[in-house]
Amino acid sequence: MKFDVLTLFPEMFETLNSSIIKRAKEKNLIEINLINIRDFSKDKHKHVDDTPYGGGAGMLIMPDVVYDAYSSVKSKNAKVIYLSPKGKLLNQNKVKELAQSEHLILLCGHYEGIDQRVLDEIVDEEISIGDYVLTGGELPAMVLIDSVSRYVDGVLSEDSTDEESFSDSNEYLLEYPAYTRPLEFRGKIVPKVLTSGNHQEIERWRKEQSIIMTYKKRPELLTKEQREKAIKLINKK
Ligand code: 4GN
Repeated sequence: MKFDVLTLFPEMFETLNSSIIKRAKEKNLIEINLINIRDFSKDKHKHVDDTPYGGGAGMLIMPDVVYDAYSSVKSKNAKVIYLSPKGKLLNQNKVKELAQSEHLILLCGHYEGIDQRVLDEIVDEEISIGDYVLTGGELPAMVLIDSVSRYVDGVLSEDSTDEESFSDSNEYLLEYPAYTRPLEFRGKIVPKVLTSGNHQEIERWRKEQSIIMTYKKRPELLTKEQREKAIKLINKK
């Protein structure tokens, strides 16, 4: 899977040189190319932005500069994504869908944004990572790269994407609580069932905890039936 990132701040992406994403790059499972939009400036002072027609605060990135940066990486099957607070909210289903693409081009805006004409010309999807405003699209682009890369074959250990919160197999329940050594921590003891060795009982307990946890933290994720089940489980205790 190839990610081409069009940005004015490529150095921000050095944070993707750690842990699982670093290993995925080393194993050539994913490729992340950083394209500095400034390299496509039309003048000797390397300007990329100008004041908005009609007036108003701030600067806008000029369309021709962005278009040329895009042209340097475009491919037949590429999908161009613009990270913006106006976009459709990213969720785990969208992450899975994007992971099916071979080539994603991520466009990161800065300042007050980008001239609308080049957005209309090249952008396939506008995506937001949440209802808040950031200084640039770089952090959202990194969130997208990280979340999508987890679904690329070989990036994670085999079974770790299908059991987790928000995956299809558990119908959008949150994950059950997990425990490791020591057996006792500040007077709190690991739930007895987990040290029982009874795998059927453990699986049952985990499913119950998932539904209870989801009811308490994110009840809106549950169907009416699941909420009723959660209430029964809580009252049983
Ligand atoms: C994306 C971009 C928030 C998001 C952004 C988001 C940069 N802020 N919620 N800021 O995913 C004007 C130009 C704001 C680009 C944009």
